[in-house]
Amino acid sequence: MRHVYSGKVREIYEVDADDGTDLLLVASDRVSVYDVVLPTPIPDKGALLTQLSVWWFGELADVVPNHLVSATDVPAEFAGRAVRCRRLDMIPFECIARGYLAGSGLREYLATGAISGVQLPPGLVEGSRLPQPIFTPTTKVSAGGHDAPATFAQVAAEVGVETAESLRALTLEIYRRGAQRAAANGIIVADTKLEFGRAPDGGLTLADEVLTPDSSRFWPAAEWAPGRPQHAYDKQFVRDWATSTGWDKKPPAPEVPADVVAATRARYVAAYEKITGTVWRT
Ligand code: PZK
Repeated sequence: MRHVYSGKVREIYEVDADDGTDLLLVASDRVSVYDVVLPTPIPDKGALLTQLSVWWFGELADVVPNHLVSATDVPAEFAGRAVRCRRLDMIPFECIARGYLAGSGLREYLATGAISGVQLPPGLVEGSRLPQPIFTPTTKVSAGGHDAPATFAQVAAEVGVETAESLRALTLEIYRRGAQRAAANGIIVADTKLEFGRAPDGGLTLADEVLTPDSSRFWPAAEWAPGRPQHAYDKQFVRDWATSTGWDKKPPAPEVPADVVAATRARYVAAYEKITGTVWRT
């Protein structure tokens, strides 16, 4: 097993397989708030997000093939919070679907009236529901840098118009399925980020994590109120607590008290249970 990549809250390893090399995607219990990783882990967060992704891969198998090889054939030290997956030739864009206005999309809309070249009507505000979900890809920029919006034409110029059309259709269909399932259980999926690659046979394949609170904005539907920043389904307690301490949002972040850890863990469990309709137990 060779370590090949570290993200803020995840790692990638290479592992030998019968037919070459597989990748091991490992999710940690680390949580980042305002782009800073907290010193205190959230127990089971890595497993909850990994198992939610695995559940979505199954749910979406009729839409698109995925990179999953096994969620159980992983080293014991990573049990539950890692997946073994096929190495793909990755598409060099993040495929983002947005149904609501937030984050970098909101900033781009306020500056230009469009997101990734998709024109939007005037008068939208932070948290607004969009007239329809839109495909707003970004280029992947190396660690530290920020992703930059890409237009559909830029994606098409790089990967071909046929592939770009497939990426857009798949991304919007996956968003539609995710948003519908979450909405039925009181959760708004404001947006979601997907990664695709090509399998050795050339087929477009869904990779990475899917429709998790780390790859998407989940909002409690009951608290949705356009015109102000929305409450994050998963991180709101820990964000509010961090703000209440007077922390300046620069590293290092303060240690998180046990009651805030427990409340945050409960939100990840609730998201998993509401979306999958199954009970989380460890
Ligand atoms: C790949 N990432 C992002 C994911 C991290 C970082 N099947 C694949 N084949 C080749 N490359 C990737 C994948 C996938 N998935 C994904 N970077 C490369 C990423 C998980 C943890 F730290």
